[in-house]
Amino acid sequence: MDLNALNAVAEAMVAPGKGILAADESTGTIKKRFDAIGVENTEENRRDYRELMFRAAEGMKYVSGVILYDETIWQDAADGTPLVDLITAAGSIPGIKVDKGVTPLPGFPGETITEGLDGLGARLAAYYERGARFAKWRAVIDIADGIPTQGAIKANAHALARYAGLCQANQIVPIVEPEILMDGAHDIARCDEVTRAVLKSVFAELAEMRVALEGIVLKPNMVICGKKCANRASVDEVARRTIEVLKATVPAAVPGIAYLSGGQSDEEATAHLDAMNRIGGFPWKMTFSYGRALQAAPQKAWAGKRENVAAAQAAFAHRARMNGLASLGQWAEDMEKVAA
Ligand code: 5MM
Repeated sequence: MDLNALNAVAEAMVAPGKGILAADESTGTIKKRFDAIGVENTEENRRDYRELMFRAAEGMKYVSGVILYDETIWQDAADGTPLVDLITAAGSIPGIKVDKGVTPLPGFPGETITEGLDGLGARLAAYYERGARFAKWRAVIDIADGIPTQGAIKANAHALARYAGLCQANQIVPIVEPEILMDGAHDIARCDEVTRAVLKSVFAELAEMRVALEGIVLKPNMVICGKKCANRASVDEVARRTIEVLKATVPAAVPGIAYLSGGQSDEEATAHLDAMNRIGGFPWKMTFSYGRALQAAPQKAWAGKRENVAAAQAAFAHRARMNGLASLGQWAEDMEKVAA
């Protein structure tokens, strides 16, 4: 393992003013997105949609890396150019989702474990060959009555650490993503408590598995109340609590934090990231690794029609620019009114 090279990739993924595009929706998840815009979930439509983003030069300026799904990393654009080449030509780093999704954790009702460790070393080597320089594995933790349990937290943290070690052995930077879902009615204090417990367990397991923290990127949820919670927290409270929790649990050796959006609205996700970077006073870069909060607008604008490609690219560029500014603490609400 060349840790200096891993660290250089990790630093580039969180370069100031840039963040990560999570375009790694599995076929089932992209179907849900396409259903919402009336687009048939065919391989060609998935390719056309992703190609339009990777060719959107104005948006890709703010994208340090793109997380791909297995199908996409092997796909070619309509003119035969590999999609990974479009990404590198745009100055961005190709990455790959390597987990195989979640399955119920036996003995732990309502809780899941992420699968995909068997044969992962060989898959990583093939992805590296194809151009991937970072990977992603997502652990999913739900908050409800009696969950999460310590057993499920530890099992998921251990899988994340095993994955991260395998990535580094294959010269790939692991994005470590422990996502605490914002479904449910829990308040921000409960999210604070669970996020602390999960991150504490994740970093203990990473240490035990001898993962070099200088060569990872952490992709956490923000500390935020559940979608059904009546008592909404302000932007400042989300930003302040998220920073506090991370400061208490995440070692300074980690180069950067790239948040998931988790179902927040586009502007909420941007406002929260911006507020954190305005507060500052933490040792890591803080940026975005958004899926829905970057793509909802371009998907709506595109609606599967060739004549809408330019409008979709403009919508994508606008969100990418807003989040790029938020990664610097330079976003303002009135910038959203300016036409993309
Ligand atoms: C883009 O969605 C990713 C893949 O989800 P599935 O494996 O369920 O299809 C997801 O892991 C994503 O990378 C993160 O959750 C961040 O995306 P959001 O939409 O939360 O910003």
